Amino acid sequence: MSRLVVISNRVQSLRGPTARNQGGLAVALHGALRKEGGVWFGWSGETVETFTGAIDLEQADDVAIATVDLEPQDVDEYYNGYANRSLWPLFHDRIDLTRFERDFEGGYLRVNQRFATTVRPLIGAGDPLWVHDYHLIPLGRELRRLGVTNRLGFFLHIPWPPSQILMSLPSHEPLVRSLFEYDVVGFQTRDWLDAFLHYADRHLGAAVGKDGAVTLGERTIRAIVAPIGIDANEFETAARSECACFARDRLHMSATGRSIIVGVDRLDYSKGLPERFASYERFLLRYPDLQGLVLMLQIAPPSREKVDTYRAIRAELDGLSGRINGEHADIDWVPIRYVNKGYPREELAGIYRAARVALVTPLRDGMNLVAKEYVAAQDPDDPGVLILSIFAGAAAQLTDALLVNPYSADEVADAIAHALSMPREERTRRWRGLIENIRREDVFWWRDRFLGALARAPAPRHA
Ligand code: GDG
Repeated sequence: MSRLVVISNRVQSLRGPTARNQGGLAVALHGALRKEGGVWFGWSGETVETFTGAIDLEQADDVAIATVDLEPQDVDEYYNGYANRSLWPLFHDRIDLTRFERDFEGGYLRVNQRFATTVRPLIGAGDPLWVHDYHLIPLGRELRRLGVTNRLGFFLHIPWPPSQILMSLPSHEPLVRSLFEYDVVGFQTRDWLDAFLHYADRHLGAAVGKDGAVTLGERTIRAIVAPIGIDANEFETAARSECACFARDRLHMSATGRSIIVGVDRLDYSKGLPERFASYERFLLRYPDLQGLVLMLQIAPPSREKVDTYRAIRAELDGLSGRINGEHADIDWVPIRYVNKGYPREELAGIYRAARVALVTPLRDGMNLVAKEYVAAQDPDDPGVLILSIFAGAAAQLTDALLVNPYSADEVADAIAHALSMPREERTRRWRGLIENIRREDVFWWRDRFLGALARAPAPRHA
């Protein structure tokens, strides 16, 4: 019997409490695999002096978690280097933060080869393979080189950049060509898919068919849109749990009657946190009557701390929150509570539920699961308001949110004032539209949509 093999940079143990600072990919795959079972392979997060390729196996119900250790140099060049100093900023339109080093690229290709040789023995004849995200774009090619003829799918969790930006990446062409070793390539939104097709057409001379078929030489792949969702049912239940109610009450009590505006983001420059703080300050200045009636809680667990740009954004936010609080605080009120730690998932659900408004204002985001989690955590009888950036992939689905341009402090400030004064009837109507989409297009829908396309792809080649 065939089983699904999922491959991503990191894996998330299915045992024990879920980690507090795991990213969106881990949360989503956790939800997708738990239902059907399979194998999940990735880097353990540990290093070893010399790479051995030894697999550590952990079985949890129907899911086998397989991990491998990497060398410190691998982590520097592949993870902190090419993935997070080259591809991440570039794919989020930040050429100014992008660094190109030959060593980074060499390490990236080496780790992709190491992943391929290590996972190879775990792959059965008919197993579908599903590779995730920008860390592993060339993995399909490496697996084909090892004779893997299985159906191969790739899903990109982050945006695909416009061609002019992508072309600033040295070796952009072999990187994109390697995607043609997959059978299905998935994107979060139509916009990212269109940007990929533009590059494939203009720069590779690929033939783009109407049904998502893209042909380059002898290879035809299907390029599809599959927006990722959350396990809505699980999250709605979590928001009603004892732990969530405790967190909600604790936060309510500490707010002493003020409305809470919440933000929850990995500390990352793509999330638009300095712009958000500045917009909130603009709100305080433009709406002085509302000043003492609100407080903002920004939860931002640090991430990728070995990368200098992440240390810089952290320092910038420390300064900005300190200045805004110093300037506007009173003896019994601090405008921004800025917290650099993560919370257990159920507690987070309670925090979302306590908040009258969520500010989800990334400058670029593949999807953004926080927006969906906030909606799922609301009390259906008295829901809060989601303010969402037009530059988050989620904006294509969550059209009942208050959609804003995160670069415009005035626009975001007005949206905050609008949200705070929105009558319950409008809040409920908007929430119903949002939750309907989030329940329908949940993480299982996403999984089935992608794997359905993979199953329908033309029969695998034979070596
Ligand atoms: C990438 C793409 C895409 C955050 N703080 C805590 C915590 N989190 C969890 C959230 C959410 C996840 O982390 C963040 O997911 P996002 O989707 O918002 O963002 P990225 O990490 O950048 O994810 C993104 C995603 O992949 C999936 O494809 O949507 O566009 O960039 O689930 O809840 N979780 C807990 N405590 C925290 O303090 N437990």
